[in-house]
Amino acid sequence: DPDRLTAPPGWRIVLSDASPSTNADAARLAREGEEAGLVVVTEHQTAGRGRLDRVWETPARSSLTFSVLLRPDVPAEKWPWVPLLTGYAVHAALADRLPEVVLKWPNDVLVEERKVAGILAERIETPQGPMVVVGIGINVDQSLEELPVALATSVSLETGEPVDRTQLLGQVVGSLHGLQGLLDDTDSLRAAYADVCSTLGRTVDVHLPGAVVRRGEALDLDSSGALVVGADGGTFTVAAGDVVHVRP
Ligand code: BT5
Repeated sequence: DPDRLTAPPGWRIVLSDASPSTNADAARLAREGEEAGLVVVTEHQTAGRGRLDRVWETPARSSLTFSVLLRPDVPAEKWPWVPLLTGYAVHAALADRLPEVVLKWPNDVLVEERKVAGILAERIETPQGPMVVVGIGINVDQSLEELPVALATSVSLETGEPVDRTQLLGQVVGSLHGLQGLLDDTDSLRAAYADVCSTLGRTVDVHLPGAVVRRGEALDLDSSGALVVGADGGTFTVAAGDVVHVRP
């Protein structure tokens, strides 16, 4: 409901009826000169993208599908924290409704191991300099049959109540806007993120390029947000990749 949607100070929200991918929209607008703080929302995303060339599937009108254009005002070595910050902000916005919500490193938003939201952060080059597009997809009203994979859920399936999508969008955008400052203090961000990340302390299978899988114990996050995994008496670090929680 565009009439009830207000952007945080300095940010702008644009809505479309349909789009292949709001991440692609935001990247194109940035290359055309758009500034940070743009939020692109669509009612129906027809070719949503996940990480590593995977797809993000959402039926029309039962999810929240949007992207935010950011230019983090911090040194380049802190930019790897942007996707983690985004997951943290989505978690914070959902936690009131969904007390069981947790993050799976790097930024899957889960309720009892079922994915309720996914995030795709992409660094882009623009005439205004490097920027980041953070894309957020939240399953809001889908029924079990409408979810594309088995390990998925929606907010309303978990709460048993209808969800005001306009209000939830405002909360998530406001959360991201309000928490951006944590990038200045990545030690605090690291601690806050670790508190809500269910990966730490668990046995994980790390899927590395070339179909290599290494099992280990998720121990910690390093100073750039990479996952430190203990295995074979030593440790290895995963900067980007997929982690599967192994059931105890
Ligand atoms: C993600 O990728 O989870 C990132 C999803 C980002 C989507 C947003 S929507 C707005 C913006 N515009 C875009 O084009 N994308 C962003 P990944 O971690 O790679 O997970 C993808 C996997 O999640 C798929 O391979 C499926 O197994 C599963 N999946 C697909 N759709 C899902 C859904 N609606 N709910 C739960 N799981 C889903």
